[in-house]
Amino acid sequence: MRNDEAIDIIKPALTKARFEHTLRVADTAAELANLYHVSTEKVELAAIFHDYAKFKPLDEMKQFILDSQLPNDLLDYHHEVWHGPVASVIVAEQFGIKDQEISDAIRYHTTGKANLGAMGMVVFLADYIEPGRSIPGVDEVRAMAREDLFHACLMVSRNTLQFLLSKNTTIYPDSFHAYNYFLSQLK
Ligand code: DGI
Ligand code: FE
Ligand code: FE
Ligand code: FE
Repeated sequence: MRNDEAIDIIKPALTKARFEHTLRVADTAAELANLYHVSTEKVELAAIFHDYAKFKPLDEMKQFILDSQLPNDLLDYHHEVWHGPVASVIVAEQFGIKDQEISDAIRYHTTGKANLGAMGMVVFLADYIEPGRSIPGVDEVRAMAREDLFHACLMVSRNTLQFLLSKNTTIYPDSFHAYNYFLSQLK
């Protein structure tokens, strides 16, 4: 699928702000792609679809998870961790996008995971540092993103875990596995 076709698909499913976020994630991911030797074309497609399921009604997402091969334990955690896994299955089923790197990048963009590949890391990072984000500490992550992919992803994981801990919310295990993995890969 071409990028412009993918953009036409996601646009009606998103709010204006979320659509613009998505385009910035795709541009940011494309910049990082050159730096970290991942396919620009593929990473852009993953970025375009990463938040495709963000506004699906929760009851639909819940049923979708139950009917799919996604792990049902997602349902024991906050619904924010559902939209990536759900989008990865929808794009495979509806649009035939089954490429493992693209699928993983969409699926794990919120939590990360152990052994996440470079393309998944680029989307995970781009989602956090795209120029519209004003999260405390994001400029340090933006600077690190030009230096070291693992270290930058570690900063994203650490900041997100700290944020979630301060909110007294449940944390999906993959978020911890991602943190441990990125830390273990530091040079
Ligand atoms: O969809 P976006 O807003 O672009 O970003 P995202 O999908 O990376 O994250 C959405 C939200 O999910 C964000 O507020 C952080 C939160 N999040 C990430 N990991 C976890 C999580 N929330 C919970 N409760 N548990 C997690 O493990
Ligand atoms: Fe998201
Ligand atoms: Fe993210
Ligand atoms: Fe996003």
